[in-house]
Amino acid sequence: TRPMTLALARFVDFAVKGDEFGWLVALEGERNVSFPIKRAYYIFGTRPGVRRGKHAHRQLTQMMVCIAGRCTVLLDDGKASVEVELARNDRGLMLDRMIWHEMYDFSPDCVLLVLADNRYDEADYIRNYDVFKAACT
Ligand code: T46
Repeated sequence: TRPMTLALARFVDFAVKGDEFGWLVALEGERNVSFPIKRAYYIFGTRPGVRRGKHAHRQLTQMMVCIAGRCTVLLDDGKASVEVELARNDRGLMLDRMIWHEMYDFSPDCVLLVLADNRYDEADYIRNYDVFKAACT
């Protein structure tokens, strides 16, 4: 594995609070989530065989946490790509700006929580891979 590929997949492990009632994970902006959290959304009920994402963001920084089930994420910075499995509710995957990403192989019970440092803005999306590639150089 090339170092670039490893650097693409940056995970953050969260503290898990446990007591006689069960478990709890807390996500805090500018603490265990490095950026100020301005939006949260979650993806669930993804149909079998579906590939989501297939874009990069010009400016948006995000973190993904698979809080139930599992899925696979492809990350591509225009030079190298890596495929990672998300199957832990106590581990976040950083998704920096200008990373092409695709999500697939969702388990039927998968809930993918995504935290973002800005509001939804369609103008921030690059949906064409060739445009993304050109913007990387
Ligand atoms: C991303 C990956 C990880 C909204 O109305 N508000 C929102 O905040 C978002 C994220 C989406 N939407 C609407 C836009 C579409 O009509 O929800 C619909 C599904 O969104 P999309 O097809 O963009 O979903 P994914 O899974 O391809 O991508 C999403 C995020 O859009 C994207 O920013 O990085 O998850």
